Amino acid sequence: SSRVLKRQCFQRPATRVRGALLYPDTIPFSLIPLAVLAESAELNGDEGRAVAFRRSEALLRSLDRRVQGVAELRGLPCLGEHSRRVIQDVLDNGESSEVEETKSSSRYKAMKVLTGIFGVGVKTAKRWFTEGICSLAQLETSGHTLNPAQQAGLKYYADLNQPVTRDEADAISVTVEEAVCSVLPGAQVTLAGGFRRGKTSGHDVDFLITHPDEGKEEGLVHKVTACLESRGVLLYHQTTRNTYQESPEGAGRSRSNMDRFERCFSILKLVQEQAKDQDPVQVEADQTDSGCRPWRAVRVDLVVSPISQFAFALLGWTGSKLFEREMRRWAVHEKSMSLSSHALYDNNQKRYLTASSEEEIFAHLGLEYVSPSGRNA
Ligand code: TTP
Ligand code: MN
Ligand code: MN
Ligand code: MN
Repeated sequence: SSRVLKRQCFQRPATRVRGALLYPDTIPFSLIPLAVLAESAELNGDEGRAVAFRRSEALLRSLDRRVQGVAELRGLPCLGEHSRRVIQDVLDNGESSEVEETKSSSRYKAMKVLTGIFGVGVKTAKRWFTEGICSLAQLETSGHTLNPAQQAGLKYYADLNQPVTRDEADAISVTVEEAVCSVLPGAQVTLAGGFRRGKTSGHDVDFLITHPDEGKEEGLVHKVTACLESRGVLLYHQTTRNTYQESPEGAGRSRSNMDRFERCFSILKLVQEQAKDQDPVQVEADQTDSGCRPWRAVRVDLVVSPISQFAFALLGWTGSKLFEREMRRWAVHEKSMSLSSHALYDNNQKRYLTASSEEEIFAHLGLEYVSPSGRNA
C-alpha cells in the first residue's frame, strides 16, 4: 500500500529538537561579532583564520552560563588572543570597533552580495570586486558571461537569500520523496543537513538517498531529476556522477572535505499552499511580479549513497561543517584514523572499519554518541 511505501521511502529524523539557540539567554552580548570576523576571513579566502573565529564562537555558544568578564574565559580552549580582544571590547563598549569597521567596509558588503549569488565563490567575487563590481545591478551591466549556475543564482537571488523554513523543508520533502519512490520503489530518502540537526531554518534542504539493495541506487539522481522536470518543478540542476568506485584508495584518507557521491545541486519550485486555491487568472497576473508569484525557488541538494556507505554519508551530510571538521581532526590525531563521508580507515590496522549506523562510527572513534541536535557547533 502507499502508506507502507511512504514509510519505507522516507525516514523522518527521530528527533526534532531546538537548534543552537542557547546563546541569547546564556550570554549577555551578541556573539555575532565573532561570526562577522569569521565570515570576513572566509570572504578573504583565509580559511585558517575563519576556522579559528568559528571555533571561538562555537565555544562561547556552548557555555552554559553568562559571561560577564574575560577573566571568566581564562583557561578555555579555542579562544585566541584576537577573539578575547573582541569579546573584551564588546563587554566594555557594547560593540567591537573592529567588527563595526568590517561590517561597514565596502569590500565586506560587496563580497557578501556577490557571494550571495548561487554559483559565485570567493575567487570569482574577489575578481569582480577588483573590477569595481559591488552590486547585482553592476554585475548585470558589466557584460560578464555568467555560467548556468550563476544565471540561475541571479534570477532567483531574492528567493535563494530568503531562509527556508521547516514547513517549506517538509513540503519539499514530500515532493522529493514522491519523485524518488516513483522512479525507484523501496528507496529511502533521509532529510540531512541543518534540518536534521533540528534547525528551524536553512539556506537549502539536503537529502540523502539510498536503497537497501546495493547497486540499485546507481544512476538514481538522473531519474529523479527527470521526474521532477516532468512535474515542472525543476528550475535548475547540476548533476555529478559518483567517482568513488573508480579510485576508492585515498578517498577515505583524503584531506579534502569534498565527497565523491552521485549528487545534484538543484533549485526546485515550491508552490505555496495558499496559492493553490487562487483564481487562475490572478495567479497568471502574479507571475509577472516575483514578489507575489504563487511559488518560490528553493535550493535543494540530493546525494545518493550506496547502502554500505550510508552511515558515513549520513554523518557527513548532517554536519555541521565545524562539527565534521572537529570529528575528522579527532580521528586523525587521537585515533590515527581517516574519516570521510564514504568510509573510516584505520591507519594502524591498515584496513577499513565498517559501520551500519552513526552510533557505530562514534564507537569506532572512541567517542560518546552525539545526536544530530548536539552537532550544531
Ligand atoms: P550545507 O547544506 O551547506 O549546510 P547546513 O545544512 O549545515 O546549513 P544550511 O544549509 O542551513 O546553511 O551542508 C550540509 C552538510 O553537507 C555539511 O555538513 C557539509 C556536507 N557537505 C559535504 O559533505 N560535501 C559537500 O560537497 C557539501 C557541499 C556539503
Ligand atoms: Mn543545508
Ligand atoms: Mn550553508
Ligand atoms: Mn547543502
